[in-house]
Amino acid sequence: MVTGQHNVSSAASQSTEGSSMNLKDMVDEAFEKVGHANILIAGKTGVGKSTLVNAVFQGNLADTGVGHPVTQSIHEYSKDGEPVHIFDTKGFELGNHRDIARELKGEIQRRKSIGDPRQMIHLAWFCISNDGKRIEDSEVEFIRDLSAEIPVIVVLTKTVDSNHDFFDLVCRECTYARNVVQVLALPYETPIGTIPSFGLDHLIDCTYELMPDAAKAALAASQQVNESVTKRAVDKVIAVAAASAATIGASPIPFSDAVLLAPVQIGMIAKLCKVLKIRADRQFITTLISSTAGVMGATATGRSIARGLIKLIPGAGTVIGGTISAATAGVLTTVMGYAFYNAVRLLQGNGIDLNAKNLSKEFIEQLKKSKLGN
Ligand SMILES: Nc1nc2c(ncn2[C@@H]2O[C@H](COP(=O)(O)OP(=O)(O)OP(=O)(O)O)[C@@H](O)[C@H]2O)c(=O)[nH]1
Ligand SMILES: [Mg+2]
Repeated sequence: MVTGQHNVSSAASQSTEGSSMNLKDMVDEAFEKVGHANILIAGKTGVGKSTLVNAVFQGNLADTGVGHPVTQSIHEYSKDGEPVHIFDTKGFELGNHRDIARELKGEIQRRKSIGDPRQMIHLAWFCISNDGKRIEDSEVEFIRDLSAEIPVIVVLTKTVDSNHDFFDLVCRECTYARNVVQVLALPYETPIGTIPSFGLDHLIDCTYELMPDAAKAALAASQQVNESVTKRAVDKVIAVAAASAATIGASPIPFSDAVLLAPVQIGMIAKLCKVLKIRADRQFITTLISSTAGVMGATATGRSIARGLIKLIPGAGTVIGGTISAATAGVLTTVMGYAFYNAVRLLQGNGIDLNAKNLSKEFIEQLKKSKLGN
């Protein structure tokens, strides 16, 4: 016996009636739009650059990520599926900081000129060890030169005491830096106890603020230390999708043409999966969307998938009254986004496996609980 759900699933992956894109393309495009966060990391050897990168980002990027030389002194590290790329600068301590600065400037400008945000180097963390309590003229000069190209955050690593004198000195010396942040990336053992790690969430807060919009979601998706940045990125993904949906509804569309909203809403859910660090590939999203919309009796077409999702929201039919205006399209999309977010958080909170089946079930529950308007 072939179930209705199977019908939806297979057809949805092939075509969406009335739309030039199929579900697979929509998901691929959404993943593509998450982009990359490209961070340059520099500083003397042993200051804790790799330790920092591994503590902030998922998957021990600095040790096990695939590195390849970009120029003589820049290595790029990335990992499949992780939307962050680290550009590690070598040889700073060898006394040739001016050569490195020149090389870096050239590379940053070259990438900027390509005009693709995924290629650009967005920001730099310049690391200085807080246990050495020493900043050299060469470091100040380097930070100044680099700041002419991209925002630089000075990271004071290995901060194990509460004395702020060195922090104050660095703030005074490095006026070109956009911020100075003290961190301890890993807990530090002392004879009288352990100092817990700290400061990484603040570093990510500052980094998120300075990232260009095109790279914010990627940063949120790849970091594992700041929940509020993840939430801010979720809000942004939903707001951008709602605005796109409103543009589509600017000349009101008949409810039967709700499929026009599908690329925006399905794209939003795919992006939310990335930002919320759900291990979701194209098949996962296809199954998730199809089985969610399938509950409302969505049959084989994309048209009914879009309607199926909307119909799960109580009162959507009456509020819409046959046509979808800009405001309604925006509200529907917002409601859908937060229903999905709440579903993910609820499953995570209850320790339930985030597979497509469980997620779809909870997404349906959340859509049913949601309200349009007041
Ligand atoms: N406990 C603790 N140790 C740290 C911290 N940061 C760095 N270390 C230690 O400092 C040493 C050097 O750290 P790395 O992260 O390898 O330094 P690096 O800047 O990547 O060094 P190079 O790759 O040689 O330039 C290692 O033994 C780390 O374990 C920290 O926040 N806490
Ligand atoms: Mg290293």
